[in-house]
Amino acid sequence: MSIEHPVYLEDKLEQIRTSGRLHYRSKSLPTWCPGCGYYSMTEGVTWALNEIGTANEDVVVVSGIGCASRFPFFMETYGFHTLHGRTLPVATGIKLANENLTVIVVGGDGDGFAIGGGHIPHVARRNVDITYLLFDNGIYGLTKGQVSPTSALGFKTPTSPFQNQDEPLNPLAMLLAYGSSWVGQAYAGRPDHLAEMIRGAIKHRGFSYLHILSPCVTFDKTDRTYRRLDLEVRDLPDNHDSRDRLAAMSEASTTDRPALGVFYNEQRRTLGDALDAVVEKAGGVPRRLAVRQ
Ligand SMILES: Cc1ncc(C[n+]2csc(CCOP(=O)(O)OP(=O)(O)O)c2C)c(N)n1
Ligand code: SF4
Ligand SMILES: [Mg+2]
Repeated sequence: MSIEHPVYLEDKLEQIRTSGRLHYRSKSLPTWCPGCGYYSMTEGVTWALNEIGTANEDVVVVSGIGCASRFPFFMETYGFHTLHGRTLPVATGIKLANENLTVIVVGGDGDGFAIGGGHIPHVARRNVDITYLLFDNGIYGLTKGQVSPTSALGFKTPTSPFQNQDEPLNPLAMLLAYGSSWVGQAYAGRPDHLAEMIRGAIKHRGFSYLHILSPCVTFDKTDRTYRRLDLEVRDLPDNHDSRDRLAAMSEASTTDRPALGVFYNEQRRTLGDALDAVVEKAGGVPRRLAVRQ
């Protein structure tokens, strides 16, 4: 029988202190509820930026409204706390103004798929070179527990005592259909895998959409809990071909056993490339060269 080495708090703290990732955290302490998956997401983003080696001043974190909205305050990077559902147009503008920036959008299922749902198809089809970290807890957490577009049918919340009567959306299938060039799924209860997925999404050249399953531990005690998600999630099969959009669509359809990993990944022209080509055609200096001067 092997005896596992115990993990001491001091060792863990020392490990975090010397890892370099605290460099990306501001002095403001997060205010999320203890146990919320937003902590895993913050850890994942700082780990990924540190691994990639991006300079603090080259990163912009964009949030909307919801529990994710204060995310930029906790980061030692540039940030933009925008309006409810309006993260993607703002992020598109930032990226087009300066192609050298790493633009990371953070937001919830309500922010993204309810009020902001009209923007997603267009950033996906135009392949805007930004990363969208969509935190799906299947509920409006900030406003204390209304159902969201991804809530399960029959889900009972404080404001839906007679249960949710609406079928949930399938965000992964939507993103694949919209033409997103990188689509992945992770789970806040597997923080190491989540961090690697965030790194992959940021490194992708083009629009990357990472769907992050996470419980709202305060307002959902019955449905999307850690206990349940721990049992439901699975890895994508080893032989999954992430260049095959139809195979990705098929995996996205098994919503009762959500798969974790990179569903789809392709390299193609970004919106920035397309605009540069137009500028060149018109006899101007492509923006990519202009911003480097
Ligand atoms: C224009 C507008 N409509 C409605 C609201 C109220 N509101 C604030 S956050 C929110 C939903 C947030 O849910 P989600 O995006 O899932 O984020 P979570 O808090 O669950 O992370 C709503 C409806 C608002 N702030 N602004
Ligand atoms: S209300 Fe829910 S989503 Fe918001 S911080 Fe608390 S646990 Fe997280
Ligand atoms: Mg939510």
